[in-house]
Amino acid sequence: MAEYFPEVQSIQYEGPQSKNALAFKHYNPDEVIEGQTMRDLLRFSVCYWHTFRGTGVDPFGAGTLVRPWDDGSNSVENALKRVDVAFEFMSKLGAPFYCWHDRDVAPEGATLRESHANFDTIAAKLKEKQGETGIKLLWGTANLFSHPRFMHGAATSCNADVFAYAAAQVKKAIEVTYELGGENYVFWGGREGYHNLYNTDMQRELDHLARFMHLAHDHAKSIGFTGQFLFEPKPKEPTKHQYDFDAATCLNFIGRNGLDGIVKLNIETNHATLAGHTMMHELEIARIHNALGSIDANTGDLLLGWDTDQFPTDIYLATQIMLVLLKQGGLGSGGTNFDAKVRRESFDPVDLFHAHIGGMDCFARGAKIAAAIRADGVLDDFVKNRYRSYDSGIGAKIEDGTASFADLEAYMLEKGEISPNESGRQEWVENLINQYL
Ligand code: XLS
Ligand code: NI
Ligand code: NI
Repeated sequence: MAEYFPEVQSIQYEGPQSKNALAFKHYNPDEVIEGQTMRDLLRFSVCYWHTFRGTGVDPFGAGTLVRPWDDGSNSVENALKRVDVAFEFMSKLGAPFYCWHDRDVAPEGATLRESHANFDTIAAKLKEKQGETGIKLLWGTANLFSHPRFMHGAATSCNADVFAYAAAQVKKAIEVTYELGGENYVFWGGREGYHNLYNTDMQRELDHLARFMHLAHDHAKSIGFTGQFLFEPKPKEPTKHQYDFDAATCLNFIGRNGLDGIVKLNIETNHATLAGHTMMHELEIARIHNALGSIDANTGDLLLGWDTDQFPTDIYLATQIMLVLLKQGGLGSGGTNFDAKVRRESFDPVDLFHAHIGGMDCFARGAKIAAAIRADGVLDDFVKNRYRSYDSGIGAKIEDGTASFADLEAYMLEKGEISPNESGRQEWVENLINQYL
């Protein structure tokens, strides 16, 4: 069988001293962190769209990425060959999972019927390769934004036929996800949003989006698919106002529409920063609502205001992410999906390895650092101590709901003035984190 990355052998863990660029320095799949192997804790996933369909095109110029195996066509034959490329890459990398949109893996046909058939053809090969390699599907999703028919959105389009088309596509994508043993199914907003309220009935659009998710869930149930549904927040791009703005907005949508317990969140770093939040903030919001399902691991560029989807290399960022993930004991059926692309100057196939190795090492390092911080307990103790006034006395009554406003007034009239405030030690906590890096 043809080999597409002949210059790369399977990537091994060689430890922090290694000078080998094609080796892991920190990601050691069998190493145990807080009772889980790194493999199980991090559940790394390669995304099909950026890694195997990215061309390096940008608004100012054509694609740059050299992919000798790709004939540039959208034929089924080319798509079949790409499956071999993908599984060779993922096997050599040692990634346990991958993700796709329907149209990444299989070409859109001239009709919906033909698109379904193409998808079935490719899915059969994906299944065979999954069986051969043991690589699993983390999640599937449907591309409801590239084709011109989705110009006004999909589930939130003003055109009911578009809603129906999107439903047909998602129905099929859920079925294929199920067939391939996928552990989750993702809804990212795509064009679900608007540019201008003068021509938009927001109420109807939001109701339609909720209806769509319920229909998707009903169908999943009817075929026995029990994977987790995930909603992926993003504040803008492609529309000015996305209905899935950030974690809090998505949670409000979920709660308001009876989707609690049905839909969790897939949190992406670059989307968090576009929303004016940190990734840690978004993760913590999701976690405290019991809705932190999975993450799209990438990073933006602080000097660029769009979704650059770069590979994560920032160890502070990874540490913050892992502090939250370890707090909830990992990601459950979710994973760490590299929704990230090599930049157009990095055009060699081997750059795909450098990018993923760097991202995996970055997260492994973040996990080790976060675990060390947690093991020492200094940070946790500080936080716990900061709120100790709620552990007994009047604070405990506030928390257990036995103190009324009248009780609190009586308490304060009697006491006269508050117990003195204490320093928040902002600089000290920041210095403390630095000690572990
Ligand atoms: C785009 C999104 C997309 C989703 C899957 O910005 O991140 O790639 O992850 O539809
Ligand atoms: Ni994403
Ligand atoms: Ni993105």
